[in-house]
Amino acid sequence: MEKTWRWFGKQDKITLAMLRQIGVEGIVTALHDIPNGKVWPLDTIKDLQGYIESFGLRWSVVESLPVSEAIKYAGPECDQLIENYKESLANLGKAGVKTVCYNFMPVIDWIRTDLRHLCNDGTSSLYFDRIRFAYFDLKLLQRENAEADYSDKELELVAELDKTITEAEKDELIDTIIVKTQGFVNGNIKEGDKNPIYIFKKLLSLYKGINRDMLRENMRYFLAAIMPVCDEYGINMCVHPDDPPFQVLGLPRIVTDESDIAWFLKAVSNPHNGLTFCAGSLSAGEQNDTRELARKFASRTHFVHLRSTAAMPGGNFIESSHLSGRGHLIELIRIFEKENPNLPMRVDHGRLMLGDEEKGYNPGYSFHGRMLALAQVEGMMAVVRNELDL
Ligand code: DNO
Repeated sequence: MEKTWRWFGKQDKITLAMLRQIGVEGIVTALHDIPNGKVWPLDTIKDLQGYIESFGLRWSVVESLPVSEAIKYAGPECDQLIENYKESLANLGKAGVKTVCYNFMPVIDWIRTDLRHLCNDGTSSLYFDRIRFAYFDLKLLQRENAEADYSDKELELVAELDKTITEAEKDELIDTIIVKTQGFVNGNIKEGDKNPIYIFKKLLSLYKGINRDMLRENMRYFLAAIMPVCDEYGINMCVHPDDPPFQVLGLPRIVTDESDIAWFLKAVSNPHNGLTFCAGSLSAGEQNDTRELARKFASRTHFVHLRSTAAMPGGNFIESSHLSGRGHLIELIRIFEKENPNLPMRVDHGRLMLGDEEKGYNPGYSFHGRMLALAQVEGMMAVVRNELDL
């Protein structure tokens, strides 16, 4: 596997010079300054690529070339936005950047309720608490008919929480769920935006009446439309699984488990239509066994995210050490090294540790935490390669 690292561009506090020192080979990045839906110009792509190469690294993967909401809900601008997307892909292809990660999650990308969940050893980790998330949905967003999505027990726990939660905690919950985790991934709401709840509700309303089958059809339409450009330039598209891999906020989610993955791979049956195997997202779904999924889908995987989660009672999950949890990273490396060698891999998310806390890194993208994870994963890779006599 190629050792890659997600880097957020020249303003990232973690520099390419630092990454070279810790054994990174490839960079995963995007043109973060270009608004969603606008074409990525060839010269801007080449500038960034040249910068990366001047450190002896290569731009291995785009994460992400965002799919605009109107493509996902098939709004009137859909076809124009797809044309723009194709143009960006062609420009990437001309520059030789040929692995492109994206997601097809409506409105909200990944979801966590706590960005600094304290662990026993003094580090902190990302966390999803189902009752706090339900609280956000029912009490802060006040989404219509949201009650129907929760059990009586869960509604009771939300009512309990309502008695003790402070105003500051409420604000933090909103900030965590729809601002801090979203803006830096080119999401819909950025830090500094006024009244995030209002913006968010408006976005949700765009999906009124869009069910699972319709969202699937919109994904199929998008993929079918871009495949000719992918064929021409040899671009591998790889969709990121929904994180977490279950329905939220009344929105359909369609990349959650084996049947979903099998569906979109078949719906547009072209080797350039593939998967980002995110072991963390997939392992957060109790229905998923990452090892089985890797065995099934290794040949259509174009990019791997190595991280792990531990599921907890009541639908909560925590991002566990890369050495443990439901990600089963050692076995995944064994499968991928055998079935589809040389895939770009990045360690995903890391704990906050050893001063990371004060640096203002994007949530999940610490330096020391990820460096530790990379060292652990490198160890796993070395053993597996030794086993396989590579
Ligand atoms: C969060 C990330 C996601 C991912 C996008 C891919 O840390 O895993 O934001 O980059 O969903 O499009």
